[in-house]
Amino acid sequence: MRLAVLGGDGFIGWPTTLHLSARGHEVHIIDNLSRRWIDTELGVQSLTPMDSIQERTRIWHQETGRRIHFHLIDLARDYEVMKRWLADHRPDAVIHFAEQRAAPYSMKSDRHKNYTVNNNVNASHNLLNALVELDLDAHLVHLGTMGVYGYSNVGAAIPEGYLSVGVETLDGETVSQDILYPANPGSIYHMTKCLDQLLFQFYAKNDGVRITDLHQGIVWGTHTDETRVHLQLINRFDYDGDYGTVLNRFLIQAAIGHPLTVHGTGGQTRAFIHIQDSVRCIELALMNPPKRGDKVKIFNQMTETHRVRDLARIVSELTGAQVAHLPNPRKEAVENDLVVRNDQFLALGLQPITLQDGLLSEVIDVARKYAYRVDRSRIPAMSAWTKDIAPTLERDPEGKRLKSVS
Ligand code: USQ
Repeated sequence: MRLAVLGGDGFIGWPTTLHLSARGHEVHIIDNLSRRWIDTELGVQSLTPMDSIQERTRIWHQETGRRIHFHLIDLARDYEVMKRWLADHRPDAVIHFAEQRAAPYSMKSDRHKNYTVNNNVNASHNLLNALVELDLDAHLVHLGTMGVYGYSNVGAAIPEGYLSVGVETLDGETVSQDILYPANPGSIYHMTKCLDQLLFQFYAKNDGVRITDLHQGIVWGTHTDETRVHLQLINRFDYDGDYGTVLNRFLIQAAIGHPLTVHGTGGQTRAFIHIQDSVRCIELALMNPPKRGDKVKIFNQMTETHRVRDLARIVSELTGAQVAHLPNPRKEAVENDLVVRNDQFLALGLQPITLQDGLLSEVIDVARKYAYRVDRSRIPAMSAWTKDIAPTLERDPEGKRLKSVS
């Protein structure tokens, strides 16, 4: 297949690109390199040293003989350029990662809120609009988030996208309807993914666009089979308070002797998936597209759920790291349970990699190797969800906030 990977230079976009190229597809990365600019804005860098995208693709060709093509296009802003590219290349499928993906970054200031909404919603809409305008029947595979559901626990498992509800008619009968599971975003970033869902619903219904939306949990790990091929193919690995995600952060913190930064009691339960499974799921979704006229196909892309404080305990037992309970910068439930259905990927043959599989140590080894690149002052999460929360976050990361260490 000819594939366009939008956002193919990012944390999941890059290993996905390699995975699909390794399977013989013709892969084109479309990216505006915004993630690299955000590193510069925040004054942080990936824990792992990352080469330019051109150098990465050169090394891939050197090692495998396969070509990955790179096109510098801003999907959210360069609609006409993007449309022309689609018209010229007519890909069989488009994999859409080209969105600002960090909840803390999206909550930093009014400017960051505007940026995240404008970038994410425009990117998705521009793409849908162009596909219809060009009569291009490409399968659109979108990376969504488990966060659209809101993690709330009503004592039932979260289904894959749709909820069957009974609606009472005027005659007093009950008719059954499948509706999108009620959206309940916990950040501006998560809100944009909820808005994406509505865009997809409309374009699938009105224009027959074939769409798969992957509601992914928190990704952990860094290497995949293909990023291991050469040192310069290494994936990016974020540890800072805005882009680092919880389990990877704990593993890096343990590797450098920093207390594990648990927000509040750590009672938050979230869904997780290893990055190797993430790229495998995207491939499975690509191979199993919906038919034209079908409603949006939604998968829950996760393999297990864990409570934050349990993750801290597991990492602490593995490494001897201390655990710190910090004021929570977020407005989120102090404690929640989470049960999630993921039957569809399991039925397609996914064999989950779990925390038990020994890969936690691999991440710690990577973190130890590159520990010299860590700026400890960038570890605490300083983006407050509300103006009331902001004063509770002290600016001194090695000071009072980390005193409550157990
Ligand atoms: N947390 C800590 N300590 C930390 C960092 C996070 O206790 O040092 C807590 C947070 O308060 C939160 C939970 O861990 O309760 C998860 O935070 P996270 O930063 O790992 O994940 P999140 O902000 O939800 O976002 C990440 C990705 C996002 C993806 C989402 C999937 O950045 O792109 O959509 O995970 S999900 O969480 O399932 O919605």
